[in-house]
Amino acid sequence: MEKVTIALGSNMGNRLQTIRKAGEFLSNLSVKPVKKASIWESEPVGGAKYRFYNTVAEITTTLTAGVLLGQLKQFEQQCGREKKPVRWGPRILDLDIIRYGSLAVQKENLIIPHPEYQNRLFVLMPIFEIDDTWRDPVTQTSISDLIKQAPDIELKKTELTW
Ligand code: PH2
Ligand code: MG
Ligand code: MG
Repeated sequence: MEKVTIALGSNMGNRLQTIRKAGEFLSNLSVKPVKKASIWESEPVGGAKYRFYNTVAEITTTLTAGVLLGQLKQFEQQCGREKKPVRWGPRILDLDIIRYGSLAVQKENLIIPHPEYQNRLFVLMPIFEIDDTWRDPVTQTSISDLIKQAPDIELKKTELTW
């Protein structure tokens, strides 16, 4: 059984409804109650265009990382996401595995910890809300140091529940 941190993002369609649906899906995957961060609204980072709702969930699962990834992809598609999305195109739902226990893997289709999360305040701030003892499983950097080092973006916490 592993604790797994998953980042959620949506910048297309009814963002709140999609994140709520994803919350139900993650509850069904998890053998313990899901820890949910607030929903944060953020400016698009990289080449993306429309504003995002972002949040983070911690689940507890008996699935392997590979099987879990398959289930997340399948659910993204069930929510209406295309199979081969354009790189920075808008997405109804993006579910990324950020951390899987203390596992570190580098496969073509699966890199854990997530290779970009340290640069993304829209992932780090929600992580801090649900686990202020977080350390990067590879570098052991604390969450507060990761937040200090990350590039600044426009990001605000909402009062929305999911
Ligand atoms: N996801 C991306 C690219 N840019 N920007 C924000 N604010 N939030 C995201 O979730 C996000 C992004 C690629 O997955
Ligand atoms: Mg992503
Ligand atoms: Mg993704």
